[in-house]
Amino acid sequence: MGFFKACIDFVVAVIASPLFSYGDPYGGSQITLHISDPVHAPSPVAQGHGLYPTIDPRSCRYPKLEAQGYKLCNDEDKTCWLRRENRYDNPWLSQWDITTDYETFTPTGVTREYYLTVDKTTLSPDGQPKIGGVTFNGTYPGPAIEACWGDQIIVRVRNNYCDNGTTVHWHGIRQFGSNEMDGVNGVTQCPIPCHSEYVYNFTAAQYGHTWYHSHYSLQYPDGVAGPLVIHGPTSSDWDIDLGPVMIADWVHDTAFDAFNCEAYSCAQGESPPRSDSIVVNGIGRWRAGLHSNFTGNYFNATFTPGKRHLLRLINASAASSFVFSIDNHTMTVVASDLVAVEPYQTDSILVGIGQRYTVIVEADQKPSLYWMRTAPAQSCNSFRGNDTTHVFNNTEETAAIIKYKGAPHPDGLPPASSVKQQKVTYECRDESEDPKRLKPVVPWYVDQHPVNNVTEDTFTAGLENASNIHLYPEKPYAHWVLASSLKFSNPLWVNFSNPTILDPDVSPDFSSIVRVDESNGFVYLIVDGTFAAGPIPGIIPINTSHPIHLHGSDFVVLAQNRSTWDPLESPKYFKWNNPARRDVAMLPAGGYLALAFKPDNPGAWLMHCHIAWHASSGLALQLVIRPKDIPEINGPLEPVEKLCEEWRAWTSTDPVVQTDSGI
Ligand SMILES: *[C@@H]1O[C@H](CO)[C@@H](O)[C@H](O)[C@H]1NC(C)=O
Ligand SMILES: *[C@@H]1O[C@H](CO)[C@@H](O)[C@H](O)[C@H]1NC(C)=O
Ligand SMILES: *[C@@H]1O[C@H](CO)[C@@H](O)[C@H](O)[C@H]1NC(C)=O
Ligand SMILES: *[C@@H]1O[C@H](CO)[C@@H](O)[C@H](O)[C@H]1NC(C)=O
Ligand SMILES: *[C@@H]1O[C@H](CO)[C@@H](O)[C@H](O)[C@H]1NC(C)=O
Ligand SMILES: *[C@@H]1O[C@H](CO)[C@@H](O)[C@H](O)[C@H]1NC(C)=O
Ligand SMILES: *[C@@H]1O[C@H](CO)[C@@H](O)[C@H](O)[C@H]1NC(C)=O
Ligand SMILES: *[C@@H]1O[C@H](CO)[C@@H](O)[C@H](O)[C@H]1NC(C)=O
Ligand SMILES: *[C@@H]1O[C@H](CO)[C@@H](O)[C@H](O)[C@H]1NC(C)=O
Ligand SMILES: *[C@@H]1O[C@H](CO)[C@@H](O)[C@H](O)[C@H]1NC(C)=O
Ligand SMILES: *[C@@H]1O[C@H](CO)[C@@H](O)[C@H](O)[C@H]1NC(C)=O
Ligand SMILES: *[C@@H]1O[C@H](CO)[C@@H](O)[C@H](O)[C@H]1NC(C)=O
Ligand SMILES: [Cu+2]
Repeated sequence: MGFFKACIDFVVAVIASPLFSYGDPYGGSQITLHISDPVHAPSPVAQGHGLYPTIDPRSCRYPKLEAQGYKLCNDEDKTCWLRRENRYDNPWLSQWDITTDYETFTPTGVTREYYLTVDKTTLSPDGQPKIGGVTFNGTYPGPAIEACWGDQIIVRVRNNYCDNGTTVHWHGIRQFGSNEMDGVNGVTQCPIPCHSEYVYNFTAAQYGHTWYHSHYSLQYPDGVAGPLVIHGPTSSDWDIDLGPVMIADWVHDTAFDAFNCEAYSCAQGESPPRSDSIVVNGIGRWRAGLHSNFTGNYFNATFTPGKRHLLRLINASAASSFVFSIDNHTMTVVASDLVAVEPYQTDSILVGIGQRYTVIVEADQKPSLYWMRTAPAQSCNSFRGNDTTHVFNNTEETAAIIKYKGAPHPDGLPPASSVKQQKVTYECRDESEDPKRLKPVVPWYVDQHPVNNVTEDTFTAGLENASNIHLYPEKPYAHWVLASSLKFSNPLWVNFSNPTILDPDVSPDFSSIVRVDESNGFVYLIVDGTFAAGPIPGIIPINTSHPIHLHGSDFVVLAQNRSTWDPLESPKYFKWNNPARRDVAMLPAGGYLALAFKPDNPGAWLMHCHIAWHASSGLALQLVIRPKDIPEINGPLEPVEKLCEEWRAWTSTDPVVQTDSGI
């Protein structure tokens, strides 16, 4: 009984133990954890960047559970988290570990409070100043937000950037019962106006790592993004957590200028907008052309010989996928997005936009320097240069350096004996396309009979025929869309002032709402790039890949195929038995993506392509799940209403001009 109470009790203790100290709002750090014995952590300075984890998992606290005899068990076994000493009295459900169904049983941790300020900042991660950078707290990436599995995370976000509103989306966080914390303007809240604040407050029910970013229009590629780490069990052992490795393509133009190019007129050969450099944790190198010298720097990480290092990869790109590898080293993949998987070994991994992988790399080679390669994947990148031979004009795949402690010549560059792993492939192939990979540790068995009508929920990813722009004359460019001749064929275009969550029963024009009223079973959605359902007037099929991201729920990948969608034949080859599960998957060029999710989280949830330019163009839809249950499951929405009043007041005197979908 005691266990059940602990597990389903979502109320979280705000503890006032001497371990924690609270600072002033916007002045100093909010919660100071005094880690007495930081054996996992070489000094943050050694990393060259402040992304190193500051929470030692052994300092995670569960006051309520500890009072019942639970103790942390992660130090002895990385698959374990909390275990009750007298567990033999109650062997069933007596511990939290890697096999625990985290969506049902969340341990009750403590509250951790953070403050973030959005403001403009001149950034030069690759040595080239970008005027018009926008950041959290003045840095790119923004500060790491950290918590332990089951903690309550409170982030007070202030907007001091008066050119725009802002929001923060916690990518991949399920937000069960907290739809209004999902951070999508026009869907779950109004934007935070200049000089206002919004408090995000959500439970870290999942564990692993992810990132947070602004969902306001085109803001995030300009720097408004940072890592979010939730400490929990892992499916394989490791010794040292090296922290987030955030890889992004960097564009010197502001995103608003770049989008203008995507939407209207790029220079010859510049469509879609081109990325300039690759930055790893905000450090990268750029050159003006093939024969110019580089500006900027390499990102460095330190390996301790003989130890196993945990790396938390994040693809925070606007438009490019990367192939990640470390010379002379193999890696063990233990999680994709926020889902622990059965460990498997590989030489390289393709990280699509928005996707994350947790990998473990053993420092089992000669103490030396080695290249960490972050190569743009062939045919799903946006760099200038030769995609086939992998020679890029302004950037190189050798973007960062792994330095062994004790390596000779640590201040030089990796020697010629740092050799690229042989099986590195540059193909734009999602890991989930290989059925032997990405087996979730906590399995889902998908019902073979969806609760919805799949014919009606098949959407084509395509581009508006430019001759058809009378569809939305104020926005006269060809939009990327998710379209269906049965439901809607317009691009998504949100109304900042009127978020769906406040009025989920109406479907205004351009809201692209798919409504689900079922509460059990699985909803299937087909994202088709092949026009299998026949032509849709005004929409042109374009053979390109799109990383599709769903809010509010993980989805399983039933099929991800490079052939024409066939409503009768294709489902015969679906994978129902514990398929890959995550929150971003690639729609392969010239194929289809079949996904399924549980309609168990009432709310208004966005589904969109994570290429910034495509999302801004309108390649998105909203899933409104059980609108009647939103008030009961979600609780009061006064904070959203208050924020909307502030937004309307601000924009009534100083209207913003919405030049894109808004997301
Ligand atoms: C952001 O900056 C404010 C003001 O300097 C500071 O109080 C706060 O702790 C910073 N937030 C994080 C997450 O570091
Ligand atoms: C956001 O700010 C940028 C930079 O000043 C501006 O170009 C853009 O129009 C603004 N957009 C919105 C929707 O506020
Ligand atoms: C955050 O949410 C929890 C759980 O709903 C609630 O108890 C707490 O009061 C909230 N805190 C703030 C600062 O809103
Ligand atoms: C490039 O760097 C080399 C070596 O440091 C130097 O000799 C050369 O002058 C530089 N070229 C330019 C164009 O700056
Ligand atoms: C990020 O994702 C994009 C789009 O899927 C992809 O083109 C790019 O290679 C990814 N970057 C990395 C570093 O994986
Ligand atoms: C850069 O790449 C483009 C496209 O491949 C090519 O046309 C151009 O000549 C290259 N520029 C330089 C300076 O190498
Ligand atoms: C890229 O390299 C291949 C092989 O060298 C060559 O055939 C092709 O013409 C090159 N393409 C461009 C755009 O330079
Ligand atoms: C990383 O190492 C290289 C080579 O040792 C050095 O030149 C560079 O300054 C280092 N970068 C950082 C950010 O410390
Ligand atoms: C890396 O591996 C290659 C063989 O693939 C080997 O020749 C080289 O010596 C190794 N480098 C180091 C530093 O051990
Ligand atoms: C599913 O929807 C299609 C198109 O609206 C319709 O023709 C078909 O009868 C529906 N199937 C079922 C089982 O309701
Ligand atoms: C685009 O629309 C024009 C005018 O209606 C039509 O002639 C053309 O065939 C369309 N193109 C495609 C690819 O559908
Ligand atoms: C957006 O919502 C506001 C508030 O409900 C409404 O007044 C306005 O007409 C809407 N704008 C559009 C373009 O529908
Ligand atoms: Cu796309």
